[in-house]
Amino acid sequence: MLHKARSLGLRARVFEAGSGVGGTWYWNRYPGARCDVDSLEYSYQFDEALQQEWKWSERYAPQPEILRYAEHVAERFGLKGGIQFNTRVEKAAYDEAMGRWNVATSDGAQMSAQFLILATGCLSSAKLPEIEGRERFAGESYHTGRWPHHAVDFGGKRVGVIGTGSSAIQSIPLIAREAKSLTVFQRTPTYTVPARNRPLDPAYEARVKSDYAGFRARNSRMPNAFGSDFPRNEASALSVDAGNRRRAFEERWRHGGLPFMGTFGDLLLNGEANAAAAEFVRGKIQEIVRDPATAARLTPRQTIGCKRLCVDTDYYATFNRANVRLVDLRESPLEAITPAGVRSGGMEHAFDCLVFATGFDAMTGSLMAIDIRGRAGLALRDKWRDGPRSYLGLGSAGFPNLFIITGPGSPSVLTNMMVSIEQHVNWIAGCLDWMRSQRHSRIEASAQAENAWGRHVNEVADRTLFPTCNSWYLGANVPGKPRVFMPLLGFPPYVEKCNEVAARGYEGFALS
Ligand code: N01
Repeated sequence: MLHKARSLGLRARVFEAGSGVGGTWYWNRYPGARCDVDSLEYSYQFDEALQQEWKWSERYAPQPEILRYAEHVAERFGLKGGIQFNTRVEKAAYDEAMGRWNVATSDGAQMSAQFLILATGCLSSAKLPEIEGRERFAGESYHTGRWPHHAVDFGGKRVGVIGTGSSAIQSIPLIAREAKSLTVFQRTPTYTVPARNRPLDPAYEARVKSDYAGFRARNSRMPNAFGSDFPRNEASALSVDAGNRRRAFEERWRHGGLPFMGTFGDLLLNGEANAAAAEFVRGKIQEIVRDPATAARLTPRQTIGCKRLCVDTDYYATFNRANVRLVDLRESPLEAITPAGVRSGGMEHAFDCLVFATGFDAMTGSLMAIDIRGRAGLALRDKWRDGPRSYLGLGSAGFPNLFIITGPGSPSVLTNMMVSIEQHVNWIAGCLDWMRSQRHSRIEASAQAENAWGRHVNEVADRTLFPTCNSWYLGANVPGKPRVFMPLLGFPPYVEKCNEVAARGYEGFALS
């Protein structure tokens, strides 16, 4: 966004809480952190030379490599000077008379700007569990989303991990190899499919790079903005017999990664189709995990893909190790964190290290962390008390000249984030440029357009199985958070709608 704003001749300044660039890849440094979208897709496409010259080492890039990439981009385009690091935005208030946003930062500074763009991330507000005694634990404790910058040595230590989402699934196999013992506290068993990560095939890389623009265009037409090399099979899982269904699942299981959910077109639309995919994965768990009681505890019963599917390397097999134990919190509820460790089901588990892999206050957490005041002092926290309300996920009525990158109500977390981020950056930049050419100084989503958009986002979700489980897409992981499906399903129709809105002079926005 900074690069784009500068290219329009605008003056822009970025505030960043971290001491460096990278966002998610700056904060999430836990062992095993890597992307689960292919690296040739999980990258910027705005500059042909950049995408031609950068070399990824693996099919799925590890966190340090993605962080190096972010740093390279910042250097290459001279962006660092425009970013004020180690600074949190604490308050932003719109001054109607001046038509400007007044922004207060953690270093006590105040400044104003005509436009305010929130690029605060969907999964950046780390969430600790609401467990009594957390601060009393005497050993080392870490949250996966706030991992220290120094290496953490688990060698010879007794480690407890709380949570079994994507971050836990990636870190558990590596921590298990190092630690003396590892105890995993599981509240909901997770479906995870093998990553089949490997060094990037040079022939494949050359093929993609021979027509990168074409590759990008094909991916942007995919429902989740990635995966055109192995697209979703649109047929119903119920249109083939059990043997063919199994073979199809097996093929995608062997291929590895998120395309598993594209084995058939109706896995997230039809309960029976979904049950077939779920049963296939449950069968794999029974095959991989040797102890039947542990296998049973690891076996999920909910809709597959409803919580975000995890992608792993050796997750289930890790429970065959002698030094790894699973505690099922449904049998032994978590009672307290004690100075020595964790008490669950009346039993004390002693640890040297505790890892909280307990996720994020997703999509709204980092927006709500800022005291944002729109027209007439309206607080975003109040406006969104019953759930986020936005038009296109880009703007919100009552908050003129404020844009959100990958905000709730846009496809964001259901897509390749890099693609969604760039689509928003381009749209916002196009809007600013157009406003300048039309001599407009103010833009604000209309309440009517916003209400219609909110209904649309929900209607699309309600046609699927997504609302059937307690996922963070619904805010269900944060006690008291309103249950609203926040992202929009379907990238291509969303892009079409954004383009149409722009072509019609920013229809649904009031301009003056
Ligand atoms: O967080 P999560 P995450 N007591 O919310 C458990 C992206 N990501 O950091 O399911 C006990 O998924 C909670 O249990 P439950 C990706 O989009 C991507 O792992 O709520 N347990 C759950 O098991 C992902 O979806 C990548 O019952 C508690 C876990 O903690 C998103 O980030 C890698 C608890 C939290 O799982 C978030 O993933 C990593 C409590 N009080 C992350 N509170 C890749 O690209 C929570 N839990 C590969």
